[in-house]
Amino acid sequence: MRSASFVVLAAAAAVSAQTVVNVGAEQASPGGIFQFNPNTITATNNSVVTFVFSGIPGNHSVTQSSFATPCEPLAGGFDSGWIEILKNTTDGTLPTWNLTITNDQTPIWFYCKQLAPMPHCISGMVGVINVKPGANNFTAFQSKAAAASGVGEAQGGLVGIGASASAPPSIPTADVTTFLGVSASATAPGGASGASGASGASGAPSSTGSGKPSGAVSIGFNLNMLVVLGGLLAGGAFVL
Ligand SMILES: *[C@@H]1O[C@H](CO)[C@@H](O)[C@H](O)[C@H]1NC(C)=O
Ligand SMILES: *[C@@H]1O[C@H](CO)[C@@H](O)[C@H](O)[C@H]1NC(C)=O
Ligand SMILES: *[C@@H]1O[C@H](CO)[C@@H](O)[C@H](O)[C@H]1NC(C)=O
Ligand SMILES: *[C@@H]1O[C@H](CO)[C@@H](O)[C@H](O)[C@H]1NC(C)=O
Ligand SMILES: *[C@@H]1O[C@H](CO)[C@@H](O)[C@H](O)[C@H]1NC(C)=O
Ligand SMILES: [Cu+2]
Repeated sequence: MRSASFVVLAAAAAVSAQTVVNVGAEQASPGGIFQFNPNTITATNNSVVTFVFSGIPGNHSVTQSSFATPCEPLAGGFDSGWIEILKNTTDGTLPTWNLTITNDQTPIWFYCKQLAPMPHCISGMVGVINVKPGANNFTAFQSKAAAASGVGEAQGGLVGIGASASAPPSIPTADVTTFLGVSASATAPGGASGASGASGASGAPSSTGSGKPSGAVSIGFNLNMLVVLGGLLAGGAFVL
């Protein structure tokens, strides 16, 4: 019995090489707004993880980090950029972002870098692809995120370490807006090979010749901000 169902599961896994992860959620949903669902994914080389920006209203990102610093961008890591959906899209189409796994041997940690109305990463909006058994598990990662002193907002590229996208997120309708999205020049050919920390991820704002001011900086999170945000929330501010 057991082995029979195992065979069925294994066959199903071999067929479906695509996993869907919802980015953000409705306020009333189990787990609240600040989550990736599922937050723990298994995906083999060349399979695709499709992130669907389904939390409405929402303003989220999928940004690679590390177990050590869950809420800081990993040098050379991938980043979807911010995707904002204020209301249901008129045609029902949601933005998607496809990440292809290039190395399934190491865990791929990620977070949402949105700070408003409270830092999503610190509030639990983190996830992992191909976690290994042991101390570096999802629960430990999320606890570390909850204890983070700030959230890094520097813009990463399409190519990450262990996973890469070949295109920025789709922007299906006028109801969806991107902010500081990845530029085409962030695409490096050939996929990620090891830690190429040079792809403009951490620290410096990546300004790729656009007229828009880009505030891609790491913004510290302090108690005053918490108080202000707390007040906003108490006052019924819009929750993104
Ligand atoms: C969505 O997030 C981005 C990045 O923080 C910000 O520039 C933009 O103003 C946000 N949109 C709203 C409606 O808050
Ligand atoms: C979007 O549509 C769904 C289903 O029709 C509805 O339950 C939800 O309240 C809508 N959300 C917003 C923000 O209008
Ligand atoms: C997946 O690709 C990486 C990078 O090329 C390689 O190190 C790893 O062994 C591959 N995984 C499997 C299961 O072959
Ligand atoms: C997760 O990691 C923590 C320490 O980082 C450990 O205490 C806990 O037992 C681990 N949980 C599992 C299920 O391995
Ligand atoms: C992601 O993949 C799905 C399924 O193949 C496709 O429908 C969608 O357009 C892709 N999204 C992007 C942004 O390429
Ligand atoms: Cu978020």
